[in-house]
Amino acid sequence: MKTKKKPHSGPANQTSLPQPTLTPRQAALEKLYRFLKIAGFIAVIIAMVVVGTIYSEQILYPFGKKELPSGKPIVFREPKLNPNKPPGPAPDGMVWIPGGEFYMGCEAEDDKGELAFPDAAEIHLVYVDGFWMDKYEVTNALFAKFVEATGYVTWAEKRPDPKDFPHVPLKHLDPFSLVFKVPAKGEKVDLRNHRSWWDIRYGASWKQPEGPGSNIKGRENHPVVHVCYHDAVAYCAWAKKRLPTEAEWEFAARGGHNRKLFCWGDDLKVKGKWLCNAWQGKFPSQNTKEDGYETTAPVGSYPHNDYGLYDMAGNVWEWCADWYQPEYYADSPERNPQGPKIGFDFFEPGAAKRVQRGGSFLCAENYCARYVVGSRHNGEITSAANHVGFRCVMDAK
Ligand SMILES: [Ca+2]
Ligand SMILES: [Ca+2]
Repeated sequence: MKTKKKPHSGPANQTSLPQPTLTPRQAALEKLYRFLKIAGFIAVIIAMVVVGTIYSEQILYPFGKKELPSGKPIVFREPKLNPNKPPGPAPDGMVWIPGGEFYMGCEAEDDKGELAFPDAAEIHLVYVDGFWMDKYEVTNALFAKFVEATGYVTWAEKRPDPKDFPHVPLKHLDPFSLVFKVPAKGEKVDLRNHRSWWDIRYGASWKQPEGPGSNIKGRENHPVVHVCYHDAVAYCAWAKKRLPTEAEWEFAARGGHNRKLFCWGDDLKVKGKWLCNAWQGKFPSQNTKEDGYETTAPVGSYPHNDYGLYDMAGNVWEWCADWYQPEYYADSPERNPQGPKIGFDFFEPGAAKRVQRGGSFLCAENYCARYVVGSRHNGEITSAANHVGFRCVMDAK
């Protein structure tokens, strides 16, 4: 007996089901929905591109990137140097510094990835006019001529003003200057406390660099020391010269080389040799004198830079004309900067300070290291020490 075949209830039959007919309103809404879906997708893509562009730095550097004081972007290019054509014959002992553009400052990092010299950031393009500059630091012999001609007495040779030392008994206010001393054997030295190696030496002056009993005999060709800013300015006036601005000093020290770490290149030692008088060994207790000198060296003991200048790194610090402010580079002028209007250092807010540059025989890899050409330092304008001197510049006539 044949059974009646049941009608097939599978999908084939479903396709044959009549589709619901959309009303014109429903069809329009359906179209709109599809359009919005596509438009939304495109909008999300555009938004991702825009947000990615704006916040790419945060996306690429989720833990932050080094922020410079002004936040200005730096786009480096080849700085334009002026033609090296001296305007006439060189004054005695001076060389022509042609001037032009250079990148001023230093953003070298320390072992922890932080700025090694925060006051030397940020690197910025500067232009300086050409000028004459002393080849050497001013020597004892030259300073002696100045003193002989003028009868000048340096600040270190004069009794300090009691107003400047209100907490010091009058009987102790004798002329003095600061002299480096090696800490006693076994003394635990905190590198943040410079009193461990600076001795207030009564009677120390340019004529007696280590105090009573010392003299400069045989050191005529060494840089003069124990001269404060005022002493340097007085010498310059007598010599009909002036102190360099900080920008002039750095332009000259770089010798025409763009963005190098040192006056001579990027390596501290060249062919295993030191090219400046600094400190080797662990400062302040161990000085191996690998560069040949424990304290000052005769000027010109090391090779000159490519502008013919000697000892722009090390030997003695060199006073500059500018007042010192650690954040000056954030908004200093681009052409012939003259320094801020006043000196202010938040570490010593009461001290009037001018810039010093180049480092000294006391700069070591573990302390100071300011033979780095773009690094900065400062000094109170009436203070002197046995590692600070100067050199002069002269305008083109
Ligand atoms: Ca040395
Ligand atoms: Ca020097």
